Amino acid sequence: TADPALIVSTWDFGAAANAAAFARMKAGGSLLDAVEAGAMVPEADPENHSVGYGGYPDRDGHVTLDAVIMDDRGDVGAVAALEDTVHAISVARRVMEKTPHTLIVGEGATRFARDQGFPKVDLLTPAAEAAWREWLKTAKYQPVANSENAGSARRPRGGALDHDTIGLLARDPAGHLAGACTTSGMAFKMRGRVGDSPQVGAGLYVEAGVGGATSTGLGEEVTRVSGSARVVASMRAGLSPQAACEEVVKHIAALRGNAIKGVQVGFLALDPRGRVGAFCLLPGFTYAVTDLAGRTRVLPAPSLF
Ligand code: SD4
Repeated sequence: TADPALIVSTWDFGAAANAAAFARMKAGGSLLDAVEAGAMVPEADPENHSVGYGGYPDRDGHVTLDAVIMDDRGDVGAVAALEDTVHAISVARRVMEKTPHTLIVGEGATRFARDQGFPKVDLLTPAAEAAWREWLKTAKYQPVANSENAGSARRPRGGALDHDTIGLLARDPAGHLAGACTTSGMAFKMRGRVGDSPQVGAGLYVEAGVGGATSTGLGEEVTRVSGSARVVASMRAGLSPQAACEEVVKHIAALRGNAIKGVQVGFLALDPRGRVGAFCLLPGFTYAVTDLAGRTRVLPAPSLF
């Protein structure tokens, strides 16, 4: 019914990311160029407190970034717990292109970024530091599931926390696909915590001839079921992107019962023909869809609860 999609991404701020990805495509860029360019938009935005520069720090005050990039040939690169670097997605791409590895973490990732010439930038903005200091007044130093960044539905719309991880999926006219996902992760997480986003099959998965999927929300609930890989597996088995997103969200709800009360998890999927799926646990997850003509709409995803 809807026009075939060319680029999709998570949340309303995905619209600006899609625009950058679309422009890169029109300029002759590859699918990987396009999704990287899109992901770089919220990474550079100090007002987005869940991605890149301006992201909320961990409990110790360090901003640490997770990112992954993947195409449908199985090329993949990722970084986790990267510090002092704005464009985690570009470092992830270098992991893919310049190393024999798929994922580099922590100090090694930060050193690799410096070796590759990415400038050292302090990612902790005054606004993010102030939010962290406020949080410290009451915080217990222990992981509390769904405490901080767990779901947009629990946040004031338009408020400081009204932003989230970006996942982008794009396709070309031949039906090839690529995706990117980048985040500063859960606000005030434990030091060293890695979410779903940089993990292949959790935060992102892309398969030739089948489709791609990406996730947002409380990463632990996605990681434990290999969420994005599960969406793509369901599409491989014949489900539409929409039905596949619904299947995994229902599976998480059934598996976790009361443990996911008040928790947000959302999935977004795209197939080679440009069909889109989106579904989440709680109302509030939105996504941006750009068609072949470059027109972008932001839509609310249907939710289980
Ligand atoms: C994470 N899924 O690290 C990411 C971030 C996110 O709401 O989407 N938080 O868990």
